[in-house]
Amino acid sequence: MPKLAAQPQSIDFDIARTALVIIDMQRDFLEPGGFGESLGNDISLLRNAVAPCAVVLEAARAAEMLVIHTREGHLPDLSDAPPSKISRGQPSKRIGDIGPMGRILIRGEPGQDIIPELYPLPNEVVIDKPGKGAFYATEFGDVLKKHAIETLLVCGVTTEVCVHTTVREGNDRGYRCVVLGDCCASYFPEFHEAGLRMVRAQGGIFGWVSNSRQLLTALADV
Ligand code: TIU
Repeated sequence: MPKLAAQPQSIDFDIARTALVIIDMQRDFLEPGGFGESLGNDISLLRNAVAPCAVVLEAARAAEMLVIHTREGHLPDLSDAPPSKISRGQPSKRIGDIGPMGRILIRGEPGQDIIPELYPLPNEVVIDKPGKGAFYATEFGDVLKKHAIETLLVCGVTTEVCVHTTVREGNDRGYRCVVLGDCCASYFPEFHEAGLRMVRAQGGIFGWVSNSRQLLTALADV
């Protein structure tokens, strides 16, 4: 069984019972004119995660690991978007408004889709989620149960928002969540760092933190 170097300690994982979960690597968060930029963020800060994600995605595909992509977004009629989410803050455009990549954070629009660099293959699972966590109001938990998954290798954006929420949800459901730190990013570098520290503190209170290089090393030993 591969052993992954991680903090606060290394972790063995069974490839057949492990999923690579790539959270919300969507044009809406990483490209100009999307939801992330509408909130006033510097979207360039998220680019650091793209190349490491591409590397682990390729390795997971080669290892025939289950690959799951998630996308945050809402139905065109906004029936799954809480008014409290739509009205929040002073964004330049709100959820559902028309931007250069179509309606902001709406399912089926170009901006809500995954960035081309990490585009899912037809056999990979894509979970559309209305919230920050991948478990809330989705089939994600059922997919994990169907494949008898016990370990999640988690990548994506943003570290302290959708990655953290998903890891917290997964940890409470008994999944061993390993965050691949260099495959995640935040609009706030200090939140990224603190978010990773929060996961691994207290003996791994929410899970483990590793990185793309250590995962490749673990998979090379198989
Ligand atoms: N704004 C922000 O940091 N994140 C989100 O709204 N969603 C995700 O993290 N995917």
